[in-house]
Amino acid sequence: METSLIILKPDAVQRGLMGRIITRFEEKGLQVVGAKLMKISPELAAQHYKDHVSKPFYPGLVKFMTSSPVMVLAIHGNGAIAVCRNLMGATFGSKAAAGTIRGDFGVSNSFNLIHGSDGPEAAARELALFFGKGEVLEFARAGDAWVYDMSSGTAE
Ligand code: IDP
Ligand code: MG
Repeated sequence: METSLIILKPDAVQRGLMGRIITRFEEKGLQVVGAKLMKISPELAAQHYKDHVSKPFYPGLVKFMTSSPVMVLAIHGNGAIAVCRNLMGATFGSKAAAGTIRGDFGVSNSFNLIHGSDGPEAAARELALFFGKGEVLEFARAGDAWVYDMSSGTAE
């Protein structure tokens, strides 16, 4: 079981796509275990995107991410980090496959609607950046008995 940090970027919030994007995760069987609307500060954007600081698109990326509120989500489930990346699609909206979030809802290469952690280490780091203690919940869903095969004692 994994938890991924997802950000619905300013374009997703402004375009009224939050609900439709969250629905994709819920329909897949993943669980929303944290959610909040917030405005990202330049300092937080810099920490979050520290690996991209030398890239030519970095200044524009920070400007975009701090320009308007975002929704941050903690998404939990079996292999959630890779599952979320697959649901998101390729980085550029113009290249992302149809059926993915980026492929279906956008065509821009920089306004690409959504961020998702790219591995377990990044997920742990990013969840700690965006969520305080007690903001990511652990709770059972009644329907999980039909989302996962629990006959062996672990989720399959
Ligand atoms: P990812 O979001 O799919 O993991 P990264 O390569 O980590 O993609 O880039 C982080 C973000 O920076 C992208 O989601 C996108 O918003 C922006 N970005 C990446 N490459 C470019 C580019 O070539 N031009 C403009 N923006 C870019
Ligand atoms: Mg990335």
